[in-house]
Amino acid sequence: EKLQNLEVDTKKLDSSSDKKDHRMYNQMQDLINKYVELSKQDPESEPSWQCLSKSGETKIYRKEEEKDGVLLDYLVATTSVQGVTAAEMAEVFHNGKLKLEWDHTIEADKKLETLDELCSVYHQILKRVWPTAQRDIVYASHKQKLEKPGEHPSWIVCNVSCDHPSVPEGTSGYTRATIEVVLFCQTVCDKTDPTRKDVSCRIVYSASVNPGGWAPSAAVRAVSQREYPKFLKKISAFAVDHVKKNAIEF
Ligand code: 16C
Repeated sequence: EKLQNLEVDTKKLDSSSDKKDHRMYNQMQDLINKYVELSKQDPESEPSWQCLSKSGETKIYRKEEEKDGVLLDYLVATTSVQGVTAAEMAEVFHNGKLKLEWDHTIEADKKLETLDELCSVYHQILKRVWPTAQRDIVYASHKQKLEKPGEHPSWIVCNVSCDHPSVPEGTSGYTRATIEVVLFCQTVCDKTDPTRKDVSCRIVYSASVNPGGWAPSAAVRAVSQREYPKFLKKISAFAVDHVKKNAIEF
């Protein structure tokens, strides 16, 4: 009888929605721990972070570092979006079918593999930045709920570069860039029976991009200075519009 029970349990585990055995899972957990800690820090009080822009609720900070003559782009942005929860914001950022609606840097995007329902691998070709070679990225995108007793859950999405046998580096015809991009979302709501007006989402967006190959520092600076604020505005406006007729989801 014991053996039989065990068999049933194993089957249940195999078809479970939170299967935790795909090849990127442990790496994602390490990233989540790192970025949850980072989200508690205030970039304003860190002397190595330079403020790029402040406009309303949106603050963008940059840290510059060079590796082999290439300017690496480290960025932290904080903002707040009215009328949207953390779960809804994370879903907009994570859902492969919605990406093209708000990510204006994408020229082409293809899902290569589904690792589980919360983690997929994508190949993305970026728009070309003159006069440099066009870039592509291959990354796993993982979404996770972070429960906190007595509070609405926070949500986090990690987009991190990985290899994939269907587009090995050097075979795509593009220069391969690598990314570690994390969107941490926290619901702010103190009503027990909230309407859309009573909820907002606090966001900490962190991006670390290595453009790979040759990229003049001035181009890297100019592109990031222009593109991150544009991205934050676009995803926020898209999310507000996308959820406005839906029941609130935490
Ligand atoms: O987080 C964002 N999107 C995510 C979902 O699609 C995804 C993307 C990550 C960023 C990809 C950066 C690749 C850098 C190389 C090419 C840059 C092309 C820009 C084209 C502009 C017309 O996780 C939203 C990200 C939005 C902002 C990205 C800006 C990146 C600037 C970094 C420096 C680039 C140097 C360019 C020199 C070739």
